[in-house]
Amino acid sequence: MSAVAYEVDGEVAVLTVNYPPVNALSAATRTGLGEGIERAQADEAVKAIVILGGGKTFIAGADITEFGTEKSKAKPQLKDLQKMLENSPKLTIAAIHGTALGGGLELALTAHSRVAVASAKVGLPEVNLGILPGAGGTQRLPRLTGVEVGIDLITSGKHVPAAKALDLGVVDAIVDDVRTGAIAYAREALASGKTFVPVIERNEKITNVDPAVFAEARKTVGKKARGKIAPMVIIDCIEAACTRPAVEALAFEAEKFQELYASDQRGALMHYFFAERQARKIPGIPADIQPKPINSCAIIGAGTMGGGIAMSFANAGIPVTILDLSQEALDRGMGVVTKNYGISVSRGSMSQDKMDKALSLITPTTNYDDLAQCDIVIEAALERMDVKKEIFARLDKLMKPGAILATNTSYLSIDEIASATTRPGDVVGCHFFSPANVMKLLENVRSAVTSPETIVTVMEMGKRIGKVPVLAGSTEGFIGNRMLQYYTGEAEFLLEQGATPEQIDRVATRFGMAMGPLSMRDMAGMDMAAVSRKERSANMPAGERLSPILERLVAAGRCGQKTGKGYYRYEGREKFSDPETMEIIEGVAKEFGITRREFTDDEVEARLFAPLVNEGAKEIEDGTAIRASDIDVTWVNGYGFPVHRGGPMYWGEKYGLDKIYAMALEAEKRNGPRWAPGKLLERLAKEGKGWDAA
Ligand code: T1G
Repeated sequence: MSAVAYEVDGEVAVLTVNYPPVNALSAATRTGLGEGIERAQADEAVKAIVILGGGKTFIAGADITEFGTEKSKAKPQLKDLQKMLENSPKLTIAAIHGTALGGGLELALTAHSRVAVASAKVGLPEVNLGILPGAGGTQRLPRLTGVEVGIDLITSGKHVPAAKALDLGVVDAIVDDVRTGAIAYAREALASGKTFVPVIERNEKITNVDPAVFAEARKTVGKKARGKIAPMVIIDCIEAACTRPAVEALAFEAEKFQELYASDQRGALMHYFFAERQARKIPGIPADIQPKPINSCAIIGAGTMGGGIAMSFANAGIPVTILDLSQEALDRGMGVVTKNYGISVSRGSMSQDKMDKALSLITPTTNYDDLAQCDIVIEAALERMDVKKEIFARLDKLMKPGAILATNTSYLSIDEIASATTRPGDVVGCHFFSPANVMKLLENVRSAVTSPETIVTVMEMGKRIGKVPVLAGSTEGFIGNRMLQYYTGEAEFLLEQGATPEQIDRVATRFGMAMGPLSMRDMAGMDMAAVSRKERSANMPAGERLSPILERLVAAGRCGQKTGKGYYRYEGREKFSDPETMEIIEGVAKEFGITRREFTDDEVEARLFAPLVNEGAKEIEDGTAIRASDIDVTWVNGYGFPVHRGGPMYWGEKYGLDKIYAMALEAEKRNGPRWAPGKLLERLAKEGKGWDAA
């Protein structure tokens, strides 16, 4: 059966793409479209051609599962189809519902006109895959939207709702029903004899553009891109649209597409795209297990975490009841929530109306009984096992049967917390990251007895509230924090051995981390870290040590930004190097008989990130992580790891697991037994294999 259905309705040919799940432009889709267009051209009765998507959506772009395969080279190419539409003697119309993305929108931009239903969205998200819209997207979209909007849309990959797309001129009309609306639109155009100028010939908005627009865009986009190359190349292509004849600029875009396609960043970003989708698939859970409906949420604790979690649910339209023990704590918490919403409104990222709606969905209470009927309760109270167990014993008695009992703990055992209830199958970790209304990661944590139904419910819920869910097992620190201690730990050992805080943070941000590990510590505050390290070091195996630099800084009153000094000295938000820090570091080195030496930046980079890979491999080994790519998703969304490097495990595989293994052997000698390579890493390194063989 063809991937494209062909029908004729009076003088209108309707081509419907049926290639689930997202009607991607696979070889089969392109063949079907090519045949359909030819057939319509040959049929004298047909005066107009409408292209639409079957099922939930228009066309979501090129078929990325076919990238690099023979199928991607098969004729007709997308560009052939575009020529057929753009040069068609008969009227061509793209009728959009769901999403028109990437090559899908680029195809639509070569139709003579575009209509969309109100719920549709359009966008050119190629940048998220490390490439650019290589079928004329950088040339045609700015011709409709103007250059500045075009740059914003294509460098961000944003999805634009239909009403805005209409405003911007990307679509020409909004219709009620995608099929009948498009056919009626075609008939009207035919009847009125209306003609359409192909988008590629509309030059008003790209002529005489001030070159300063591009200089400014390179600055602002460059800052956000943090080392990503595609956004900058996209600006080059849009500039070419404004300064060169269309044929030349299209050729330039094609050439730049090929360059990006061959880049490491494209490989990493495509890995990440599939990793995020793979993370939602949990092996061993029968396909007929359905998620429970989550139509209400209770939160215990109106602190920073509780408030942020409440906002995440309210933003998704789910009513939240938030509990704290005193009215004061509750008022304080709600005050912070209201203030945070206010900031979004003043920045223009949220409308007042949306803020009012979200706030109206949050009900504060001091009465536990108000939580009982909620579909899920998330505890975000103090990080102490005795406190958690007391709360869960109470929830066990209180909550309606079947409610999910979740904890936001960042490292405590879910099994032990669940043991305080008579329904451990309903107990699960839902570890949000701070600020919880912003950070994308939701690390769901299962105990040995969390039920499959509970697991699928919290995974589905994560997606619904706009998070990226990953499932972890309940070992201390779960996937992310368990690895983090090796990253920050190695940063401190590097300080002892001769690196400076500036070098370490510079190398980390050069790599693409949102922030260096030591600046991060300064921001989070080190007195808390010192307390939890004290507990941890009490359980340290023999031969293991933590560098005492952090404790010495705290003892010197250097707790980080909040005390005006930590690893750095602060004046307001600005940070400066501080000789006192270096004195402390050098003092520690001397005390432990360590001769400090210079490190190259590359050496520092490898030393910082290799321990993540080793610990990640141990997590796969002991089942804390289902697969390496889940670890990548965790680190990209919870720890500021640069997505264009694919995640720590992807990076490690590219760097060389054999080298990571050798480094782990050295780290073991230097730092202690916890740093030793795990069995899985050893095997893969020796066999010369990658994570696929895990
Ligand atoms: N090709 C192949 N499969 C795709 C796909 C695509 N473009 N997009 C999604 N899928 C699969 C996905 O892997 C998943 O599979 C299933 O569809 C549902 O996706 C010339 C070079 C469309 C908004 O970047 O943004 O055009 O896991 O879970 O939340 O310039 O998918 O079920 O097996 O994400 O409803 C540009 C990427 C391509 C769009 C739907 N297009 N996709 O979201 O479901 S490059 C994109 C998305 C290009 C031209 C070029 C989203 C979605 P499985 P999902 P969703």
